[in-house]
Amino acid sequence: MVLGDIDVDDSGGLPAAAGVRGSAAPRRPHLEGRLHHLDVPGYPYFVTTNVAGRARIFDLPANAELLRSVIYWCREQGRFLLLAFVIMPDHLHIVLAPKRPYTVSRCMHAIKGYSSYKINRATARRGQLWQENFFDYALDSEEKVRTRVNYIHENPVRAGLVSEISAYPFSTAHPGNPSDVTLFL
Ligand code: NI
Repeated sequence: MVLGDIDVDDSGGLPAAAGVRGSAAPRRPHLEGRLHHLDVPGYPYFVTTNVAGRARIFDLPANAELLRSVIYWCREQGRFLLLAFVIMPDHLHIVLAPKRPYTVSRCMHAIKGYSSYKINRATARRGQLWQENFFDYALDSEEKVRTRVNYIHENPVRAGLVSEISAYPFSTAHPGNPSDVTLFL
């Protein structure tokens, strides 16, 4: 995690009850702004998940590329709308809106499972690639979506990996990585 990072997953994790993991979005959510008027199948969720042991496996661009391709493959499968992501050396931040019947847990299970399989196979690596848990919370307003998307895109700059957010190849700030965020903002 980078200096000044506000993620709470580094603090040892919140009690499970504080999260909304696996819970279905309310049928009539009270959303602010334009979100209220869209036929959005579920809340966007901000999710952080860490590499097991905080190993910096995504320092290797080939590994980051495998995870990137898995994220887009799952999106194309219709599991979720993708608002933003960033692949950092030892963790992933992503904002996604699961499409029913998918839940945020199922989406993350797919992303983590497929990427783990592909990276382990490519690198002759064994064992669990990701920490078992992830942290998530629902973004129930336009402002929260905007704040988290900006935060995600700024991660590589804060970490000193690039000087411009759009120069980082493994986030939706890069022009080569499309997102569905305009449906929400
Ligand atoms: Ni981070």
